[in-house]
Amino acid sequence: MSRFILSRRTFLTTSAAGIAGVALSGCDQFDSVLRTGHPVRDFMMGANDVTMGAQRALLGREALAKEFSESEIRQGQRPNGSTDPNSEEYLALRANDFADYALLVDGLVEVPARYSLAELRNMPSRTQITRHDCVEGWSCIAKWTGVPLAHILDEVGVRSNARYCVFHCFDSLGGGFSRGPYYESVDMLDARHPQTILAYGLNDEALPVANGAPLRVRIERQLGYKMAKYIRRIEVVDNFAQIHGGNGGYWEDRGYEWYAGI
Ligand SMILES: Nc1nc2c(c(=O)[nH]1)N[C@H]1C(S)=C(S)[C@@H](COP(=O)(O)O)O[C@H]1N2
Ligand SMILES: [Mo]
Repeated sequence: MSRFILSRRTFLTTSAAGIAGVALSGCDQFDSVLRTGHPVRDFMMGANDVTMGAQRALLGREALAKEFSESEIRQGQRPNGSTDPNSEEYLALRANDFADYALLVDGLVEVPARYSLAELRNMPSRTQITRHDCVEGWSCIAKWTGVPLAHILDEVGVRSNARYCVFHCFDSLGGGFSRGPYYESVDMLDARHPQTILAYGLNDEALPVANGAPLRVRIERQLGYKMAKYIRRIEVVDNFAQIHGGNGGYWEDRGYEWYAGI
């Protein structure tokens, strides 16, 4: 985490200097936004929201992660974290090649739904070659194929008060100080980002168990730990205070940043 925390701190220092500079230069337009109590200022100054707000303001909300060519794929996607879930439920699905798997999508949606792997594979698909950056300090370029999460959200109909998608996984980890189920969450901007896909394919093959079979999410503008593998359920919520440790993810409950933008 140190690299990320450092860059976040550096960014905060430099952006604070930038804001001060703008205010001193007497630019009315910015000055009004920076007024105490202005919603934009309050949002930007909210502890964990600062990098998110600032990065999106700078790069644009829909900016795409870099995509690579086939020749830049140098190795298989390095498996990390859980690589072989052993819950009874998962082992039973795996034994049958996930023929009985169904993704549950529920929460703040008009029509909760279940999708088999065959149904997911029949939906519009997107293939992208992207670089996966793990907080531990390694990267891998790989080709991912899956259904855009936006497509699923449109099918189930997201309610107007929905703010986050929570990904619930089949596996548990013993990392940090306590064992618990892996889960993650993103806001609706990342959920609907054009490169956010529920991937069932990796490098032109079915997604291997080590990399999250049968379904894992790609969140290409964030670090690897956001990209939940072994997804069993997507819950649409307006807050995640009551979910597990309340911080929006397995690693977040153990001290990592919720927004891991890169
Ligand atoms: N369910 C689940 N998802 C997970 C993890 C995990 O342990 N369990 N590890 C995360 C981390 S830290 C990384 S870097 C990536 C690794 O994905 P890969 O195994 O395909 O390389 O998955 C992420 N998603
Ligand atoms: Mo990671």
